[in-house]
Amino acid sequence: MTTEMKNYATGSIIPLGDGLTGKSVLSRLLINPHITSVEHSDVLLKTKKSYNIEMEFLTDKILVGDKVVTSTPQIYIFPGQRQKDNPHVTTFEEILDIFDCFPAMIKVSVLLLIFDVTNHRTLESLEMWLKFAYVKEWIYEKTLIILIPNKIDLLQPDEKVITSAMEYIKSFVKEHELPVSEERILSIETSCLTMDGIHELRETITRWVAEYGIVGVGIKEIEEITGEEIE
Ligand SMILES: Nc1nc2c(ncn2[C@@H]2O[C@H](COP(=O)(O)OP(=O)(O)O)[C@@H](O)[C@H]2O)c(=O)[nH]1
Ligand SMILES: [Mg+2]
Repeated sequence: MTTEMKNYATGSIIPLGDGLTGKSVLSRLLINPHITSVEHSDVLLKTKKSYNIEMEFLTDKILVGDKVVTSTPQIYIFPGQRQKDNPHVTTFEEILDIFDCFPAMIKVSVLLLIFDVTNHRTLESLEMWLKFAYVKEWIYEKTLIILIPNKIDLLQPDEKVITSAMEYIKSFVKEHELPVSEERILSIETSCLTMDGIHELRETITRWVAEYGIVGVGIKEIEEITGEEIE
């Protein structure tokens, strides 16, 4: 048996957005975009409202320069509700407190700001979500911020609305002196129904983590072609 060096990269991905904007469904599709139509409708119709943190990860091999990097972004999905409807419901603030204990949550590689294009209120919440990220000090020099207008199968979003939302994020970043340059603030429109934008989003995330995530080198065992063991 011989070995070869293997490059790894990981990073935290956090989708933020109001309840029902599509955080859970979108994350599930990012993990596995090559699903059958039956599995796809199961994801769309049977994804349950969550009262707790959901964690998922995806993995892909990405070529960075002349190196193949195994990129493994970890997605942490928080519940979107902010009110405590009943004693059994965990609020967003309570969840955030718990997450202070997770070392992986100290810095965020990719922040996804999701809103539902059919519901303007979810876009107005953008400021609140950005403030959370700011207060938690998640945004650092290697954070990519992606605005995600979701559910574009239901309504084609007005370009002016997207542009002004992007301008808002850029001015927030500047005002709060966050170390994110304008090229690190993108917008990718998606539909979890038609899969528009999902592959582009997945590629953007896995590449970002491969290039700017937490890197490591491991050793991988490879089998001899002859099948004979060489001492
Ligand atoms: N038409 C349409 N429905 C969507 C889309 N994304 C999510 N949904 C639906 O919106 C609802 C809320 O999605 P979910 O992922 O649970 O939202 P979350 O509360 O942000 O996690 C579900 O019924 C989804 O099937 C989309 O792109 N288009
Ligand atoms: Mg959810």
